[in-house]
Amino acid sequence: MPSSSADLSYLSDPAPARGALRAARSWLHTDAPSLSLNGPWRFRLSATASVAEDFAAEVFDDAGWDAIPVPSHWVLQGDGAYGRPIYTNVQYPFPIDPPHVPDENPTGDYRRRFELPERWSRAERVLLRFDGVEVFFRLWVNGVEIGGASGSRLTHEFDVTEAVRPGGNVVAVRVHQWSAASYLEDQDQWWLPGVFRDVTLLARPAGGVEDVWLRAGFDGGRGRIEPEVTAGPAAFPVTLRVPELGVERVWTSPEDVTPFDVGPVEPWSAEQPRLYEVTVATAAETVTLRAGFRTVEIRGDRFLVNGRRVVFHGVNRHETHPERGRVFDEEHAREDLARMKRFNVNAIRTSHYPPHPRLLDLADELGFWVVLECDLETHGFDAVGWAGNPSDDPRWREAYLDRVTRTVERDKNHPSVVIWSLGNEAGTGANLAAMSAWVHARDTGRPVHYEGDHAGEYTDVYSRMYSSVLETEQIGTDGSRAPLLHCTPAQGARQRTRPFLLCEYAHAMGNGPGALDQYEALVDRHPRLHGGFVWEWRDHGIATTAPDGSPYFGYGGDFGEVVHDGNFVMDGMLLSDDVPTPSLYEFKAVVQPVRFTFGGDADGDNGGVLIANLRHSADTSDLRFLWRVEHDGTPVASGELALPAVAAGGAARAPLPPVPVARDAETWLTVEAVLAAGTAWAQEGHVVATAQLDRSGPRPAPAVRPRTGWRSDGGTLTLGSAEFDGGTLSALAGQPFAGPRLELFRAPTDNDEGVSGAVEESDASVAGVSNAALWRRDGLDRLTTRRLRVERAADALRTLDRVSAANSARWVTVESVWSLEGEELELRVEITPSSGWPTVWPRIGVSFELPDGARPVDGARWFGLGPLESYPDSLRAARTGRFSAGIGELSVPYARPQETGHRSQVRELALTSAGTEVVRIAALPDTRGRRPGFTLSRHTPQQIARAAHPFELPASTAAHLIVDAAQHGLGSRACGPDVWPEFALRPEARTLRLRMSAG
Ligand code: IPT
Repeated sequence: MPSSSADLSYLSDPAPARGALRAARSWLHTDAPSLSLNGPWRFRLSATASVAEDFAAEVFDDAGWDAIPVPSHWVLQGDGAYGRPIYTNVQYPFPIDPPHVPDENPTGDYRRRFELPERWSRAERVLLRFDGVEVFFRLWVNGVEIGGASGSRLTHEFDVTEAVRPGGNVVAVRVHQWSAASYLEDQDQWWLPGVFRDVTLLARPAGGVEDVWLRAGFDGGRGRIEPEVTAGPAAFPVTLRVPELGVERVWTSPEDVTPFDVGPVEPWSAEQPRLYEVTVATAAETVTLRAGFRTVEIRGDRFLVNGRRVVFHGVNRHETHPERGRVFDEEHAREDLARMKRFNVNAIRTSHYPPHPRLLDLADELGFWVVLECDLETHGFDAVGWAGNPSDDPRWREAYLDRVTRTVERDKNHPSVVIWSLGNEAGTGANLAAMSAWVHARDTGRPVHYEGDHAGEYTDVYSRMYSSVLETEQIGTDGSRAPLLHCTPAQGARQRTRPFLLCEYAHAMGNGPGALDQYEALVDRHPRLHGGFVWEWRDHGIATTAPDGSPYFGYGGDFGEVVHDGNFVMDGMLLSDDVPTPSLYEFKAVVQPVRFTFGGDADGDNGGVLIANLRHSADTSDLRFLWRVEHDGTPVASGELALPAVAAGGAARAPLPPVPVARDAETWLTVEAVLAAGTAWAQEGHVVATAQLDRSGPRPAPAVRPRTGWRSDGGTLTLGSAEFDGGTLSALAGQPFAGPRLELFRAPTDNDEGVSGAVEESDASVAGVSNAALWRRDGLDRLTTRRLRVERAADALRTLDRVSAANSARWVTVESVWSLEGEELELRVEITPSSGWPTVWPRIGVSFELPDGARPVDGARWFGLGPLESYPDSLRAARTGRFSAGIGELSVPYARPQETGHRSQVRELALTSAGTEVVRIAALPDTRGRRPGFTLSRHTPQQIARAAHPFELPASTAAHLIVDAAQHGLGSRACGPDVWPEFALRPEARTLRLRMSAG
């Protein structure tokens, strides 16, 4: 029966549910029987919601239907047969017409059979649990409609006792991609419909434990349990046991269930996630929990756990995977969290919804401070001045309360959860305040966070996203009169009385962010500032293929979306395939929990090294402190520092070993804190923290040897093994090698293309216009050259060029002087801009092209900063040493190709072919001691800038070497502040001196 007349009004009903939905409760580990309904289901997709509901009948011929796995998202199944994913950040992919959604509403019908086990006949009730369905679903069992629900990343349990029967049963589910609930789920991510988390049938025994909540506090070395047991009178006596503590409590009636002291315990912390197994048992059911004893508290403007201030070195974690989307994979999640630990991440904000429930078990176990966020975002109303925002509309109140109730009830037992977050970017309003009031009444043991409560009207911590370094400092500063965003002076004063955290900062899109260390420095100076959560942990690329079959990670616009937000979803410190980007190494170095300060005593380095333990509560007894000395990157001595355990918050000075200082090489001392034993997340010897001390003696660079007797020349000649054509190098030792050419352009990073952030802090930025747009306007990507002069002397050649761009009256003078200096060929380049260049420059460098010949350049070895790329405001992970890499490894495959690969402060560089040196280059410091950086790539900046995806890069026939006297910083202007002035590259005169020789 075609039922276009069907009543679909529920799709535009803000009410979160219909039918026999059960009250929210904890997601418990129990010995009561359960049956997973994961696996293949019969599936049919319709373009609208109005198809007949006859499929839900017990008897229905679904033989012609496809099979789809549960859990999965239908748009990621069937190779496009079931539609495509849509990526939007803030925009709604449907008209803003709340609470209505379009008739074009992809609707997935699911069916499967299951056998109800015989022994389940003894169960009192049978529940069907859905851990995640996007976005609205209805449920039938044996043709009986049970109910429906929304709240995609929330758990819903239905009572199906009356509908099931022993033996064969049929369950049918209808999922609509859009409903009123879609207005509440406008998070910055892919829209991915389907039954994407587990479906489980639960037998509830008579006299079982319906719910239990163990608030496990820690005070003065002792643990205290405040229990709450939800069970019928028949369930009693209920027995709680903590075998490890020898605790047993028998409660004969609900009145007995009262708080009690468990005696001395080890506390739980993110650093030492000590868990105690607890069982809560009735005659019919045993529930097993893991208690972590910890007390969360706000005292003044401090956020404390177990009485000690917490500093969040956190990340925003979305559930995303290139093939699975938001479908959870426990092994992958565990490895992902272990990776976080290895990179010194100590906190997770579950942006912007509760993760799969098992994730919190892993967080308890591995140790993270978790800000658990509710599934709520209405960001798209921003576009209409927040008119009609559900957050302040009484019709949506019930939906808001339902969401926060399901969030808190499901995960309330986890010690890792230390803050509840109401959601993200949902404006402000009475419904959010009501959520907060509900949480406050239900859980007095954890504060409430919501960034959108700018004025601090109903939440407990002050939170911001992407505030600049300057602004963040003002938030932390007592007596600062600087106004706070969206606050009156009085509201600002109120916010300054609270702990502050950055729920998002350091937007890690593409190459960046810069300035991580500047934010971290503030945390030290201003205890009100409790750190924050980098946006974000990983890229959300979806695995797909280019027309030519090349695999790649798709982003917005790659799936034919009507509206989309491009690559704004590729903003993680991890690439889509789990590969950490250099930003994650930078993060690790910046937040390392041990700080080394050399010297400090009157007698300089003889003061040894001060080792400060910045941890929350763990001492350093799990660490060993190793040292080594290198001469020009070659190890010459090593050992271990003797140091007693340093308590958290403490510091101790260790004497340094005698350092043999080389006369003709740089001498560097490196110290490392490494794990003394393996942990659940890293092996013994894993480096937790590191620092370097430069002990080099003075080694002045050779002076420029002046030449005389210059005369005009055609410039076609040889100097040593170098061949020149028209004054330009054409070959070195028989290898084709062309250059130098002035290069001022870099393929714009996502931050270079960004327009956000307050510009007054960066003298270089223009409000609303990206730096990249200014560079293109000024023609930095299309420089042309006019050769003014070619001259030679006895063993030297020099050229003078005027470099400029079409329609520009500004220029750069480039003088290149080649000279034989003994065995070596020196190139000195003097780069002098004309006056009047208006913007920052991406770089000041010269490029060389090495066409593929008999010995194509395919790698580099260098002595300088490495091993990864570094930029002026992202240098902390880099160390001075000797490194090598293949040419492919020198570039990071960012989802959208952009500037990558710059290695700073190079001293020696060898370009290699199949491991042997083709050319060797020594970089001399300029008169101020500054050293150049280098980039070796298969593509030019111009080629990279033209590609939207890696597969669009043209076939390459040459290696390109760029030696930069300077590079511009990174900043995080894709969503945040521009490059800090100190790291912004203003046009200026620069000198490069390179000594080259054939390999
Ligand atoms: C902020 C969002 O909260 C987050 O989900 C993400 O979209 C991030 O931006 C950018 O990637 S909101 C923004 C308007 C600051």
